[in-house]
Amino acid sequence: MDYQSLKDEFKKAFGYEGDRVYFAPGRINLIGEHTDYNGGHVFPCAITMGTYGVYKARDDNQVRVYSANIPDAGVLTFPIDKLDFDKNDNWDKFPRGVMYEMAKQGKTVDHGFDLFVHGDLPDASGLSSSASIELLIGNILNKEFNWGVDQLTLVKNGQAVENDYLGLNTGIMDQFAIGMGKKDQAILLDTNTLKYQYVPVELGDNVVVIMNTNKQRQLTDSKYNERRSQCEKAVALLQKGGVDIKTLGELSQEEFDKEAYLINDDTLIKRARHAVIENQRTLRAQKALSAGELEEFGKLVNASHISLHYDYEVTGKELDTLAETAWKQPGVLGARMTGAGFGGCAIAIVNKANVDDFIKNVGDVYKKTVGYAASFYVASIADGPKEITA
Ligand code: GAF
Repeated sequence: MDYQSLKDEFKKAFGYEGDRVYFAPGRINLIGEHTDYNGGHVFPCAITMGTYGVYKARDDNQVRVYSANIPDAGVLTFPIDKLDFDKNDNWDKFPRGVMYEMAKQGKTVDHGFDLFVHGDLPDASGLSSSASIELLIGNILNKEFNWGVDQLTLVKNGQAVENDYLGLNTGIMDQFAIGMGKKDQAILLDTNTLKYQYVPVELGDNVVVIMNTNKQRQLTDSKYNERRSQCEKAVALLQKGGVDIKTLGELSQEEFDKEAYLINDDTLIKRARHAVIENQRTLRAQKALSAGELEEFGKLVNASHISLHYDYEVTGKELDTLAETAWKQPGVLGARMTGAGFGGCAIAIVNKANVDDFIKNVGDVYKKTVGYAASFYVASIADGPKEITA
């Protein structure tokens, strides 16, 4: 939606003109999956698809929010001082959560506002629509209420909304990728230290194609939390056996292979092995990309998917069909699921000349195998949150 359409939609929702327009991107992760809560590395980038917000101050203490993506919810209203989590909340849990968590740092609002939101990220697609809205709202309020906090504070606040407010034990990757995003760059982030570097995504004649399974959301949150606690159990067993680590990200593959017997549970060993090797693979993938070794980069991307399938078991029929069909297409360097898994999106690195055939072929096989259609988008790597002007 362009600037004017967003303003028009605000007016339709609230009956008068909105003021400023803001945007926060979504993200894809090139490689480094389920490593961010294991003290490992991730390699994501922000994308041009994301969430738009139109803001207007009010002179009372009411917040009114309307999402064009959830029109059935209508205009949701809450006062600025009633922010406690309520499981019956609709999507207003995001503005409430952002405000609740920032208030813990003394960053509050002293009057209400109206907010129109529109996202072009497919919902529940693994492209981080939640983190996108958290960073959108954080950035809007930071600007409008002169909080004067830096982007990293808003990133950490977004994660606090997930972990402490909503009860989902996610890592920091999504909020970091979105908050710190830079056009045409991926971010190599060490989630142990939060040290990071921008890495140009130079893919030659290739582009990143996003493949959306369009699978309806299922019990993803509980499965996600289960994976995390399995990794924590594996760490505890290694520590008990005398291995001096705090996270799996501290281990090399050789060290892990030597000590894995201490874990003594096949499922936990598989989970931990993925976390350790995926972290090493991410570092190798960044080096390959930076050296222009695109075939090697593609192979590592494929290996990531295989590990997420066999060891982490978060792929499922839909993501496997997309990745495995992509691998067989001409002009494809690599393909893997991206994000938490269980559904959502996969990515493929495809030669520009092959993109149309690629989409047709993978789309046909997917529909035949899964029974409904996948969607495809060519990704552009984008900057982080910003204000948009006419
Ligand atoms: C989700 C989480 F939000 C991230 O923190 C990360 O763990 C990812 O799944 C898996 O790599 O997007």
